[in-house]
Amino acid sequence: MSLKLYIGKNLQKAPIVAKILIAAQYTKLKLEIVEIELGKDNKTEEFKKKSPNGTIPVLEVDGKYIWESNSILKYIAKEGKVLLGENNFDCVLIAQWLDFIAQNFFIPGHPIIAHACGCGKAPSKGVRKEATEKIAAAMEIFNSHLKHYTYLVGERVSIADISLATIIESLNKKHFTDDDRSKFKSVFRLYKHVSAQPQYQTIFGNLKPKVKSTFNLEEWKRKYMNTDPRTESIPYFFEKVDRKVNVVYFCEYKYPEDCQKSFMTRNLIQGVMNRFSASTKIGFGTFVILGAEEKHTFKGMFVFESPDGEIPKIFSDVDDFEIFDWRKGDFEADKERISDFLAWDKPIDGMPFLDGKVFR
Ligand SMILES: N[C@@H](CCC(=O)N[C@@H](CS)C(=O)NCC(=O)O)C(=O)O
Repeated sequence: MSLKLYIGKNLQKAPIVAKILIAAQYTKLKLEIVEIELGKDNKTEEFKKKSPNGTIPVLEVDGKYIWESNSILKYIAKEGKVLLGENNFDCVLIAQWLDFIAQNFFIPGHPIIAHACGCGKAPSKGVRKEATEKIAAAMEIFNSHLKHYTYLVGERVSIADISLATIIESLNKKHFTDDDRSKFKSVFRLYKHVSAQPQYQTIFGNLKPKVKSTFNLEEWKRKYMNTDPRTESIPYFFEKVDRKVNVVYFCEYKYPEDCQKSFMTRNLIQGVMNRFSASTKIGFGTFVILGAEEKHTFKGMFVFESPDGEIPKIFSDVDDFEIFDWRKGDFEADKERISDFLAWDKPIDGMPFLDGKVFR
């Protein structure tokens, strides 16, 4: 049997796709992933033969198509004989919760969910308010039920729990508050449990197996703080940095027009560094203030341990992450730039170096 899943580019973590990928991990069915460009590829007549509404996800099974995400989800679970309950009654209850999740949670919450997943623009105030109310109403219902039951249905994870967890995941970072997390404690208990499973982790990658870098960050920090950069610590850095596990990222402050006094900018940087401080064990960086006392900006360079090449979640989850534009660097192509961010002795991007701070 050949299974092909059509999804939008970079939408693996969107709930309607992620739930299917996670279910496939449980069933061990192999899915070939075909990424298409939404707004273009899904508008063609050829694609509409697969999905009449032009939407993803679409599952191709030996040349035939399924185009509603919950139907795909049920198909995957049925094929793998898991995630669908112990008996017919539970199976129907699971379908019932899937309908409720789609109609009363996902669809009314969609303006917020889509924005959080990076596939929709920010909702207006009015739209956000209405969606927030609908989300809270559905959360209330999940919570009342989960006060008394471990899972939505039965004694094991089902596709209903997976579907709910992937939506909570998308809302958790930017929408839900600590108040929500305590008010809907039972829902977050289920989310925590489902999202800790290895099948879920494979898609969301929160707990990747640890690959240790050969670059000892603590030794590097000592070296950097105690030796001359150009003659000692920079050559040491490029000799030791582990190109397989370490990554380098550059950032630029998005609002340079706010930087009018350098002491205020120094305070701002100090506050940002404090809020990122949970990442000092896995990262190192420098911020440089560039320009003149009255007219300047600041930029940063960070080195992390990150086997998947992404900025670690513990760092990017901090709200201040959003006040910067980020670019992934390259230890070879950006050697000179990295060196300048370490040495603080030359202009960067044509702007004189004014001051610097070390994140360690
Ligand atoms: N009810 C459908 C919704 C599918 C859906 O709306 N997919 C969006 C992506 S999140 C889409 O394909 N949008 C493209 C478009 O409408 O042009 C399902 O659950 O599969």
